[in-house]
Amino acid sequence: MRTFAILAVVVMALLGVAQPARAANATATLHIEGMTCAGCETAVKMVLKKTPGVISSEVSYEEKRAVVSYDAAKTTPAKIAKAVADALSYKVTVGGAAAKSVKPRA
Ligand SMILES: [Cu+2]
Repeated sequence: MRTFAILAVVVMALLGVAQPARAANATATLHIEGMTCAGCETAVKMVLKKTPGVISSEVSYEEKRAVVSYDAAKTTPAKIAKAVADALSYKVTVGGAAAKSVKPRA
């Protein structure tokens, strides 16, 4: 009985991957070098909106950062970063830890 239950979970998990309706939401932080004003923020937001797999985004030019909510079944943080870098000529890197170290410059 327990084996059947485990098997059922495994089968459901496998089916879930192929099911487009089920979104595997994840969050990525992108470090964006080159944004200088609110207009840049908007530009990045617009690119992210058009990028497949992106669900929502929070962009800050002051923090040189974009926090992107995406569907892990459809895209990866690297792909999202590339989409932004290709569309706009910013230097985009993936990483929460690196982007987190936003210290005021002495
Ligand atoms: Cu700007």
